[in-house]
Amino acid sequence: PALNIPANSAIAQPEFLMGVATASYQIEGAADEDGRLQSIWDTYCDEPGRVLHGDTGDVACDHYHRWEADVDLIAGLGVDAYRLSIAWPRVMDEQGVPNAKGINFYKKLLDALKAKGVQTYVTLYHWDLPQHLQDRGGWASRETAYAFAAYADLMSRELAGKVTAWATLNEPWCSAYLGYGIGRHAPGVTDLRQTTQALHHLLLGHGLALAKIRANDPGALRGIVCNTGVFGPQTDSAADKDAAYLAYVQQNYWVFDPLMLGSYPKDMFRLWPGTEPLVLPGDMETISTPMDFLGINYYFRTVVETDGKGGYKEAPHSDKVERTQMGWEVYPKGLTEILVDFNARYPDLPPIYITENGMASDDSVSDGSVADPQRIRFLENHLMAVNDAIKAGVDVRGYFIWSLMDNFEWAYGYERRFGITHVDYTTQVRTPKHSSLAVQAFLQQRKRPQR
Ligand code: PNW
Repeated sequence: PALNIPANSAIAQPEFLMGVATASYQIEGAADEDGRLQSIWDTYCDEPGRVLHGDTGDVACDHYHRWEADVDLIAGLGVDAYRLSIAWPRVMDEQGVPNAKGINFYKKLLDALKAKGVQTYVTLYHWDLPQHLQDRGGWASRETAYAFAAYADLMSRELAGKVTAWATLNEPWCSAYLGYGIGRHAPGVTDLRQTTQALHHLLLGHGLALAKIRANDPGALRGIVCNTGVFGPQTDSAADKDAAYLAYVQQNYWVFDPLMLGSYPKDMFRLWPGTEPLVLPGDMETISTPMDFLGINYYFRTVVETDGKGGYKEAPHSDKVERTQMGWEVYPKGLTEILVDFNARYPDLPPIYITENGMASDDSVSDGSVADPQRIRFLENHLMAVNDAIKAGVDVRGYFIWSLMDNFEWAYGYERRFGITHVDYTTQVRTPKHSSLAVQAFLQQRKRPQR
């Protein structure tokens, strides 16, 4: 059966782009092949206690060797577009010399997708920073922003004409806060001073990269992908409401204000006093360079309460709400709320694509099939939440499911399964879950409307 989406809704029209998404470190494997350098995630995975069960991306979904079959899988779904990322450590060496073998992998992949009529949304940085740059300070160092611009320059020259849309970064909030603030992601640093400086350098690198992409591949769209989230107060107290507001600022405006308005929100530094980053003249203009699209990732709502010190903390989990395998609350309305809020706050908001949305569940294969009814409902309800935002006047052009297939879920290793395709990590067999069949049926129906 197809996704239960009314045929006359905006999101069921053929102009609304439907896609699936992945990221290099989470699926490729082949960690030591064809001159790939070490990345910060290789290093992080090798540190005891960082990743569940000591899992690593060394093999992952072995996509580096199975890409042709995976392209068939993508095309077979009937999606309009595929979102992938390039592994920076594969495509240039420590001196910045291009690595033809690594670059060729992406050329072949992009050509095969194009041949099948699948549009390509390519993210340059989905968290796999070359370790040699981390050894010089990583994103806390301004040098890394310039190194990223050089990498973007090379890629947009090499792959010009093969890419529908370029996204510079994936979720700079995660890179900065999870990577440098609480240490839950590579490089595992816990220092708020470095956190705000890292975000500034990520955004600066983004702005510098936009100019390179425009010069080298003027026919492609240019944007960025950022994560978002909504927050509810634990009680109606003024302190808990302020906590929810500050959490929302930290999660959303800290990243989107500099991009859309050219300034950091003052309330960030009420939350984290004394952590203002060093900003050089011209930086904010570079960061707020206009874009062709904004990629928004949305997953869940968090309930927070005051920490008694002018900040917030997560409230104990209520058992009254639906949750996923991640423990994340299922809250489709939050996606509408975010889109409507951004549309009101940012006068020059470009067209939006939902570049990730989806959920983890503990799926297993039985009799050759994988039942994931919670995911089917999740996708239907979040697509309808996008539809509500469109009806409210927000320009949303597409939606990508996270993820095409189960993969390496960062600190949770292989234990969390976000795919609409099941992956057996012993045999590498891919099995479409029921959600995948429902998406496929929806897409077929959409292209040939019944009269
Ligand atoms: C995103 N959080 O990560 C990433 O873009 C994907 O690579 C990842 O697999 C997917 O969402 C599912 O987690 C996030 O803690 C990781 O708020 C953590 C958070 C948000 C997004």
